[in-house]
Amino acid sequence: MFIKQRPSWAISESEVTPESVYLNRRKFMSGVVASAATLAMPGLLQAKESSKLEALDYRQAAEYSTDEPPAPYDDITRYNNFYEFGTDKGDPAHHAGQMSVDPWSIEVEGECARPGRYALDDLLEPHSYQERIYRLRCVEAWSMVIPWVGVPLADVLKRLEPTSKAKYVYFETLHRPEQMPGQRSLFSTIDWPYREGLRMDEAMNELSFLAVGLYGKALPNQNGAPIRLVVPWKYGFKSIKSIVRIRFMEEQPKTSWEMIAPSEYGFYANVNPDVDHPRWSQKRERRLPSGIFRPNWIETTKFNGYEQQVSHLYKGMDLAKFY
Ligand SMILES: Nc1nc2c(c(=O)[nH]1)N[C@H]1C(S)=C(S)[C@@H](COP(=O)(O)O)O[C@H]1N2
Ligand SMILES: [Mo]
Repeated sequence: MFIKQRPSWAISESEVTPESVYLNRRKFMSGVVASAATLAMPGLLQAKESSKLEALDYRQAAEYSTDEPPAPYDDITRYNNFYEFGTDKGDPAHHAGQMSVDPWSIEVEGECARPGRYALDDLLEPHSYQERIYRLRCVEAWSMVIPWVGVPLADVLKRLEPTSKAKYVYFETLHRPEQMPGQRSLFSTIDWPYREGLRMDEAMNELSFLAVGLYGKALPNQNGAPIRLVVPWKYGFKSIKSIVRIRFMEEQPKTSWEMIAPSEYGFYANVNPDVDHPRWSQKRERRLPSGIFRPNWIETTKFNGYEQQVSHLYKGMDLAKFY
């Protein structure tokens, strides 16, 4: 994940007002169809238009949400990392439409009382959706505010009844080369499928979230449809997309970026301005949308600003060693 200096003018400065439209909606008609749904998306040839994505029922979880304005829908859905579809930021929006996400099932295995293959709807059925507006900080030093819709990860995991041996939980992304051009690439550095994992107490933290939507509608494929992890105090690569496998484990799992470059990307990957990436500083981040006249560099904060909710998880740990 080299910092690709994408020219800053390539990111829409977009003062178009989806966020204000959106904020009004939040204020006055909570839980109804997102207005952002009507946005035109001329650039997207293959991805489903947002107006065709299912509208979700949800309640606001204001206590878990930032007041910072969410990035416009266009930025969230056109500037992505999803290497299964290519390494350029625009590749996922262009190619992820090829991925079929219905039907979808998740294989649950390992240290739990309820292993098995679950249809996505069965896994989600007992839970009601919340909206959480989280900061997402990529290890490449850009960030966005994103209004996710989904369920707390802990609620889903508890129903699967992890045993006392379950110290970690591991996730895998879909491996389907015929629909994922990045998986067919001979130059890919990733040993597919994309893998991630959390320590059990991290997974059970109130902030860990399984997103199925954004801006009130089903997730567009490029953002990890139909279900992806969101761990807002960690670098974005922990937030694995399009999940097909959940495994409860006794040992710490091997994760994709750690496998590629263990000296650069650790298992923990907590956002930390005091621990630089070997090739660049982590002290600041470019908050998107940004532009040539408004680069919008801001200070990076420890645990991405979620220190109060998560710092207890790392008490006594040397965060420079466990990066
Ligand atoms: N399967 C998979 N999940 C992934 C990635 C990926 O390449 N493949 N990229 C990660 C990275 S580096 C980031 S920053 C976030 C980006 O999420 P977004 O595109 O929804 O903003 O997804 C993460 N999840
Ligand atoms: Mo990232």
